[in-house]
Amino acid sequence: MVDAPRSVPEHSGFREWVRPGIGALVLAGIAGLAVVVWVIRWRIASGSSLQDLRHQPAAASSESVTKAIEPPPGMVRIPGGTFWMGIDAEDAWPDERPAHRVTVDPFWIDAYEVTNAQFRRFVEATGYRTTAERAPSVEEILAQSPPGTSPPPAELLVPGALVFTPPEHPVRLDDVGQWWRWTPGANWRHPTGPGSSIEGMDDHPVVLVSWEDAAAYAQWAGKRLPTEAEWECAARGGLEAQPYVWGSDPPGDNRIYANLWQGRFPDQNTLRDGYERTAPVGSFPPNGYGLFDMAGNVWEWCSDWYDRDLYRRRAGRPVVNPQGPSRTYDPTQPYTPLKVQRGGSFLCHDSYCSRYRPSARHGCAPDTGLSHVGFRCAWSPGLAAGSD
Ligand SMILES: [Ca+2]
Repeated sequence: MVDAPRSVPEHSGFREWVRPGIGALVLAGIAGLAVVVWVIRWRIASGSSLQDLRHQPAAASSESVTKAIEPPPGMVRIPGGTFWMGIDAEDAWPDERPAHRVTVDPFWIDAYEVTNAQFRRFVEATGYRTTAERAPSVEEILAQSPPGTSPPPAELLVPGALVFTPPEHPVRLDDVGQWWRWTPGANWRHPTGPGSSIEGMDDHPVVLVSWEDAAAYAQWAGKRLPTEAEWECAARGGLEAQPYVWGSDPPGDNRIYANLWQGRFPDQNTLRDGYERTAPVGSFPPNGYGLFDMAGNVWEWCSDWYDRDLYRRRAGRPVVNPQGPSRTYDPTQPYTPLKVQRGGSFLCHDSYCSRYRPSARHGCAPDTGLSHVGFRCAWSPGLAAGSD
């Protein structure tokens, strides 16, 4: 079994879940609940502040900036070359097909996902505030909403994020609202909400960071986010067209290769791999290039826009150093700009989401941080020297 699209992924169906719910609630006049749902939807769906990196440090854009010729420490050189991107397995998700030849130049990529300690240094140096730490405005919400939407009460527009909150009993897997909860006060410092902390978790991947947050960190560090093609090339670790970053052996209760979910998703986690949520980076064996956690632990942002049909348009022509499509496209999320995420997370279980495979793709709104989303950076010679 290469792939198992038995259900929707961990959260991409959330908008589909929440949008009909919004309509029903508004029509029913249940204003309070509708607002909460709107806030959730905005956090997931809004792309209005995509270019808004107001808190981004100026160092990388300064005229006096120096250009780096050596990679920052902690990065691994990926030789690049031509590889099979995507997979043709019959049970693969449609956006993974067809497999096609892609060429990328050599580049460098972080050996580990960006940790809480690294992100803290960025925040302390710049005063950056993540999207989860900023209150959404009515204007921002309405800008991303269907015409005729009623504005939510201002008192409910508070900083927060969606937090994975497992139910206490089995639930339908087509209802992601059963395990994602809008949590005021949740952010990278408080990953499950007020009262939680990251004390003792310096070596865990930072989570609840949006694409905007990840891009701002990368620029500060003199790095960049990897392209989707670079990410997959790196994840494959030199293996040719294998279903997993470690080869062909499917993961299972007695075959632990990564921080995934064991048991019954989402209410019963047997913790066979030792971790309910994030694991310290590097807790599992590296892939063939010496990269850790390219499967599971946390999803990782890439620089590209997400286009569900991208591979079908590429078929039959050479693809060299692709930077991603110029548009985002997912007919199931027509109002939402989406950036690519790769690698799957600690919430991945074969019964629900097998997107811990190197060919698996996913799109998420660039201003949305979630409990299981982090990132790692890439580098090429000539980028502005950074601070990390
Ligand atoms: Ca786990």
